[in-house]
Amino acid sequence: MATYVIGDVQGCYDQLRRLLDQLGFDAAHDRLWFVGDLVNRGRQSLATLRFVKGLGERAIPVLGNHDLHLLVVAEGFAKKHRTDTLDEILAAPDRDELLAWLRHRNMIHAGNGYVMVHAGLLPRWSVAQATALGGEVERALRSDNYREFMRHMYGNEPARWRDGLTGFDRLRVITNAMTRMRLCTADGLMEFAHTTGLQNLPAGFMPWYDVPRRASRDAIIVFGHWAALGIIDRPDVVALDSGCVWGRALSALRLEDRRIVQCDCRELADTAQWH
Ligand SMILES: [Mn+2]
Repeated sequence: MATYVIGDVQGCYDQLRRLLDQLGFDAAHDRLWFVGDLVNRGRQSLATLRFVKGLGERAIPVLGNHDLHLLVVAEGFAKKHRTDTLDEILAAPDRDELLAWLRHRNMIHAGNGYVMVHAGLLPRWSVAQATALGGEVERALRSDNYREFMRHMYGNEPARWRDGLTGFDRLRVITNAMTRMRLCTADGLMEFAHTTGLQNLPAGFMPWYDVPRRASRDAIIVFGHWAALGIIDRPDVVALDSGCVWGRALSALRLEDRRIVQCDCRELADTAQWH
């Protein structure tokens, strides 16, 4: 039995299936973790969602910003973005089951000596605290009142964590850190505008995982979300978004031996401009 962590699929279903073939994925025994952003920007979001849902307990996806965006758009609390490719899901006969399934996924997952989150963890959060905070968002998403949370989910403020935060501000900071953050300051102020690589970072900001004495530094954290970063494979963090939807590659990390396998997605480069 093997456990593979798959990078940001973003609706690239054919490429996901090709990667699984390359891995020799055994649906009866192996497990798949997904770093989030199963959907959007790519052309086969519906097929991707149906496939991963159909894997049942063999698949463990965490939620990414695009997955949450689908839920918020479906509830009518956000406008579709020009580059969204979510219409096929929204018009599907099984839309309600798919969206309910997605809404019940986790924000963070720990196991096999690894911690998986879509974007990152704030510097003051230990893995135990982050797991508890992710649980607060998961409970809000699963509650009868989930529409109220979705109505208040979007926004960049507050931009830093305080233990005393309450209500939707508290849930928004947790959600933004775990699904959107790339950069923060040494004391945990988040920044959301920088989406390119490690050049020309705004003054005082650094990748969240490079904050000195980060409270989660003893864990191995696997994340996605940052396509411009490409693969990072170092003792404390593994970054797996290698930009498949942009025509680069879809990546998998096998936890048993930490080997990274990639599926070349260059055939998507021709259509990447309109994403
Ligand atoms: Mn993302």
